[in-house]
Amino acid sequence: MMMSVSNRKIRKILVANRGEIALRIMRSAKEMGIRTVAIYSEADREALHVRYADEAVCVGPPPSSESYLRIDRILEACRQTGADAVHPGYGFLSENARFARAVEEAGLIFIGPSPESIELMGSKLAAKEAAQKHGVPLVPGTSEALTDVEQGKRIAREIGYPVLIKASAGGGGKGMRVVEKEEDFAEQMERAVSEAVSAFGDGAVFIEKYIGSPKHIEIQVLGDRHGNMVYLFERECSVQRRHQKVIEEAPSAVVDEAMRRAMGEAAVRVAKACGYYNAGTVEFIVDEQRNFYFLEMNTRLQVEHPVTEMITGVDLVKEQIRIAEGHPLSFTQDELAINGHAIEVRVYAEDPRNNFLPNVGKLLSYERPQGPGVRVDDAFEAGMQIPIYYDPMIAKLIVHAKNREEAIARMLRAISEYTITGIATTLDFCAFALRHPSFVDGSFDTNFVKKYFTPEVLNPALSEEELQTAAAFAAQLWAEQKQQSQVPAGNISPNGGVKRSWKIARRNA
Ligand code: MV4
Repeated sequence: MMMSVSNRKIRKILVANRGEIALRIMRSAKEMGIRTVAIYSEADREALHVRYADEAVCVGPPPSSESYLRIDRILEACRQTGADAVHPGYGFLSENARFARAVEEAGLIFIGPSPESIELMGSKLAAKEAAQKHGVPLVPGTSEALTDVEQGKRIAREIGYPVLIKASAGGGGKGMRVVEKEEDFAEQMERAVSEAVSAFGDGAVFIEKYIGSPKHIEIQVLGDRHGNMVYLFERECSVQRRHQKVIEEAPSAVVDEAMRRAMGEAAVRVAKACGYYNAGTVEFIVDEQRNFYFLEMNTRLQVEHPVTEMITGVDLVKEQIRIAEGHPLSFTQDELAINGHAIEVRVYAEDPRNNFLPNVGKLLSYERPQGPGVRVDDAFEAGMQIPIYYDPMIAKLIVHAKNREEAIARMLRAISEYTITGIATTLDFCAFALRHPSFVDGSFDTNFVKKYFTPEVLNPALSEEELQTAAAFAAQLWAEQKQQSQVPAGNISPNGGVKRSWKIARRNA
């Protein structure tokens, strides 16, 4: 593909976001000698991203619909401050093609993909079609919109129940319906269509074979505006609760070299198929036989990008900025390698003992973990109030170590050092997950939380000593497991023989 791009040095970036990701982006900008502009709502006057930026502009009242989502006010803030580029972060306007277009039409650089790529990938059907054309495996099903119930039933019969009806304009699990048997098909399809119409203004739906126990594995890609595209390996994101990711890691315990290359090359084909540039993520589900299938592509920097940064040494935000300036990628595929293992846990202000109810309030005390291999991406300090208007994620805790068992032990150590009082958080829920045999042996899938978590497993709350014991135990268990099989941890047999010794260790702790 011929693309002629003239280099344009960015001098001042407006970050159209808040919280940890706004800070994260500004840090890379600062290292590159680029000035930064924060935008903020009236609820965020004292926020750290505002304090960190060189300049800040208030864009409206607390609700995001009146501030962080106001394209007109954000463009006005660019004009006022003389910003020459906009980084959208994740969430908010990051996957809004209209915003990307408006930024470019104002003569500014959008640090992300083209509006056309955002639009194309916003349609799951268009994305699947592009993937299929380039030989990327899809879940058995249709890559065209269903026209009527009878046609839907015919297709469902062909692929076999259970099937999943998905909205083309959906994504992230919104507007999906499982159909177990033909008697239910008509009703579920009608519901799916009417949900899709009311949620997205687009009633197009399609069918896929329902994969009941998948792993969610995604591939980070980076492309420049000269046609170069690389993959930065996988992130395993199966530990999630109601489509909200809880733990992410890289690399995945079930992906071996051959599978890694096959998935990476498939991801690059998907991205190239739509002339993609900048950072993107290609999502796959993986079934119990380790077949992988393309699901969708996210056209933004993702929350979990730090685990990829830790294992590759690449600063993804810096690369995004360089690409937006028109530079070619600063490395080739051959120069990328995985170094060690990284895990991220998301710390939410939610109460795992009370159905994960958002638990916003004042951070009475807040002490971050420190020490070797620990990174905390956050935007809070002790004494701050967590606003009720936005996502309840307060921090991302990321660790890097030389292998998976040490990373798990390191994460449990870091969690034990993390002191947050005044609000309930998901930290001990994360500790529970990390110690679970199914997490330790790598066999977990997207049903992990549903399958194993009840509030009782947190009671009584773990003492520091217990966390230490658990950390040591996780490391030992993994070492034993590895001796038993030399398979690259790709052995997805559920908990074989592990559970018993786990119970003993719990009693002793
Ligand atoms: C699926 C699936 C099973 N079979 N598709 C959920 C989010 C959206 N990106 C697609 N999702 C799924 N699609 C088929 N054919 C199961 C899920 C799914 C899921 C996927 C990734 C991560 C977490 C998930 C939780 C529940 C369901």
